[in-house]
Amino acid sequence: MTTVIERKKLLTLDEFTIQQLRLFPNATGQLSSLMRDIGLAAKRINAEINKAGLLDIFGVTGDLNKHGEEVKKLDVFANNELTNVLKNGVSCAGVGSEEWEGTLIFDDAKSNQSKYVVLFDPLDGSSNIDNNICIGSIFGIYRRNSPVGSPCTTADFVQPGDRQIAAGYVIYGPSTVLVYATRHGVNGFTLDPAIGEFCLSHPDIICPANGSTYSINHSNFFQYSVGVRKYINDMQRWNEQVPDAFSQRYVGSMVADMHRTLLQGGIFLYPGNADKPQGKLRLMYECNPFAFIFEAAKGEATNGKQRILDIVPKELHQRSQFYCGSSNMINRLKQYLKWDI
Ligand code: AHM
Ligand code: MG
Repeated sequence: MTTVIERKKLLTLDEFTIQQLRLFPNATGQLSSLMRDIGLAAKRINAEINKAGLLDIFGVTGDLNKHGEEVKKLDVFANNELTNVLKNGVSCAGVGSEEWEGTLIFDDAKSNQSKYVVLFDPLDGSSNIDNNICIGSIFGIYRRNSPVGSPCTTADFVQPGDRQIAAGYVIYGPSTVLVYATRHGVNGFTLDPAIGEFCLSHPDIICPANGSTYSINHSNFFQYSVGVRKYINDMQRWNEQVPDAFSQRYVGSMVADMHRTLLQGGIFLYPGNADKPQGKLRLMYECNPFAFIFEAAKGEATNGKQRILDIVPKELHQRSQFYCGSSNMINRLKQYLKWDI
């Protein structure tokens, strides 16, 4: 008799997306193939980041991006990888990047048949690159409104976040993890370096309704609104009554702060101030993807006045205040933000 030694089943990202296809008989497979393309780009970016200290790829290129920020060499590498992988694939009609002013419409016979456009921040937290701190890539996927068969249009990219079909991020940390969400749920895949595959490690992620961590750049405390300051102060006072009820954690790499918040619960805040009333984070490249992921995981995201995913964008690079995390903590914050109205 032949015996087979059973081992724990490792589901790769490719296998997972194919399994998902079976659940939805009308699916064309374009989204699955898009996720595989993004996984491939993530592996290439990860490989480059891993050897960054050995090659001349730390530091800046000398250019400034659309936001007037210094462009790092790894920003450029990540931007090129994502763009090229999606351009060479069969499921993306065009891309928009935090690094560019406009969008890149692929406009070739294969891409014009694609249903989707992708917006991404190729390497978020890049001010941390040179210090070997976690960084990440963030993406949001939209179904185009323009007719399939023709080139996509700029308007296909400027859609409310609620129109995302899927969104995700890759965190390049002690392990490299790709998390992506559809309306059916959120799943995380850890890169197994031995086989070079993302394998399902965090199935069906749910953000706990409560958490004990708040994440904010404290150095700007006195520039925040009355409501935000009261909220923070109350958490600090709470700790006098119940020691260690709350901890403050702020990596300064959004992907790292959001990943912790997603898995453990908590709240992430990036408020505005007098100089930057909308804060720093970009609606299309950073806030919308995370808002989509958190809502799919039963968390919440608001700009203080409305649901992030309901904001009708005016332009690709607009910024938004961003409060995201455990549902009960966001609801509590909303009570404090009434002070600001
Ligand atoms: P970047 O896209 O230029 O890297 O900027 C976004 C980053 C986020 O990762 C992070 O949450 C935030 O900037 C930190 O900003 P600050 O230093 O103002 O707290
Ligand atoms: Mg960014």
